[in-house]
Amino acid sequence: MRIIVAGGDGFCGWPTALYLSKQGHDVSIVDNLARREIDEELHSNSVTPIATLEERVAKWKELTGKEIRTFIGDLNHYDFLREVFRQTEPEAFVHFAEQRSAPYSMIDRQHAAYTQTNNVIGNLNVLYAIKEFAPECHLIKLGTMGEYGTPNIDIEEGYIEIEHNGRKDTLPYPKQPGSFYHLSKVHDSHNIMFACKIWGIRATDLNQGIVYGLHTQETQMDPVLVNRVDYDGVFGTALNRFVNQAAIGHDITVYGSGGQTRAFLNIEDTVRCVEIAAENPADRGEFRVFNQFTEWFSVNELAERVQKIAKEEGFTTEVKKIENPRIENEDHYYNAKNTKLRDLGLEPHLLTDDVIRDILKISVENKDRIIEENVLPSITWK
Ligand code: NAD
Ligand code: USQ
Repeated sequence: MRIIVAGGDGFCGWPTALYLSKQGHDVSIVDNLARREIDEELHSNSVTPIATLEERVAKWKELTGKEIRTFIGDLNHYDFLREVFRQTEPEAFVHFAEQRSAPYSMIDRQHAAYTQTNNVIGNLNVLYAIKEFAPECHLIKLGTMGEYGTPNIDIEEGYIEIEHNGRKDTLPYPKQPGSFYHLSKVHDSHNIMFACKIWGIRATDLNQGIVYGLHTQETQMDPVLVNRVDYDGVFGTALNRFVNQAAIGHDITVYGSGGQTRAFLNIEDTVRCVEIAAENPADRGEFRVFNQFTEWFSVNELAERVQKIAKEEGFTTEVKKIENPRIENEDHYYNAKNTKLRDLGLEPHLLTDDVIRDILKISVENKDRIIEENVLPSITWK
């Protein structure tokens, strides 16, 4: 299948591009390298030293003989996107190419506006490009579990059946996201749903939980193929961040009471979920939603798991509850459905102690790269 992986230089996109290429698909990466520029802006970095995109795809070709084409450019530039569609004639468009940090979107007006413009208009351009140049192309869009927020009822996969004043309907599940970033994903979902309805586009929204780990079989083939890992207070996400904190003897930073519960999955499952979606395309006009996660944990549970493994490996770290820089529920009900990807064949890689140990090993190997002043959160929601 001819597949575009937009955002293919990023944390989820790079291993996905390699995995789909290994499976025999004709993969093209589209990326404007904005994430590498944001590292400069924040004076931050990936814990692992990452090669340039050019070096990465050259190494992949050397090792496997498989070519991944690259298009360096911005989804917000429609002329560029048109040319990408003309040259690649995609059958699937995997869309990872967004600003994905909630704290980054909350820095100030400018960063909120950048996040929403980049994400919402970029996605709108993709919808138009599919309509105009590849109407059969299946859009596989990365959404997020955070679109739903933390309602006091079970979270369904995209839709909920509601009875109101004696009448019934199946409606989009209510959305209560917790940042301008998460809101951008809700806006995307609405635009995609509408485009499916009016133009007959086929789309799958993958409402992904928090991704942990870094390696896949493919990224481990050579140091040049290594994936990025974020640890800082802006882009680092709960589990990976805690492991990196433990590696340098920093306190594990639980925000508030730590009762916040979130859905998680291993990066190895991210790549497989995208493949499953590609192999089982939505119908023309169908807007399909899959909840893409395998387990859920509270922040406290994760912090304690990491502390325990770190201790076993000889690293001393304390779990510290610090003032929550975000405005969010810290004590809430959580029960989310995730059967659709399982029904299509996903076999989860669960969070075992060995998985935590493996991430810790990489962090320890690279711990001199961790910039300690970037570890504590510096952005608040107020
Ligand atoms: P990332 O920042 O590592 O990668 C995103 C990539 O997209 C970067 O390489 C960036 O340069 C590129 N990009 C951004 N805007 C672009 C544009 N306008 N044009 C072209 N390229 C652009 O992020 P990630 O962690 O790989 O996340 C990928 C996607 O998955 C995002 O949409 C994110 O919302 C979603 N997601 C991520 C997680 C997670 O835990 N990382 C969880 C749920 C959902
Ligand atoms: N948290 C801590 N301590 C930390 C970091 C985070 O207690 O040091 C807490 C946060 O307050 C929050 C939870 O952990 O309650 C998750 O925070 P996070 O930074 O790990 O994740 P989040 O901001 O939700 O964003 C990440 C990705 C985003 C993706 C989302 C999936 O950056 O791209 O969409 O996870 S989800 O959470 O399902 O919406």
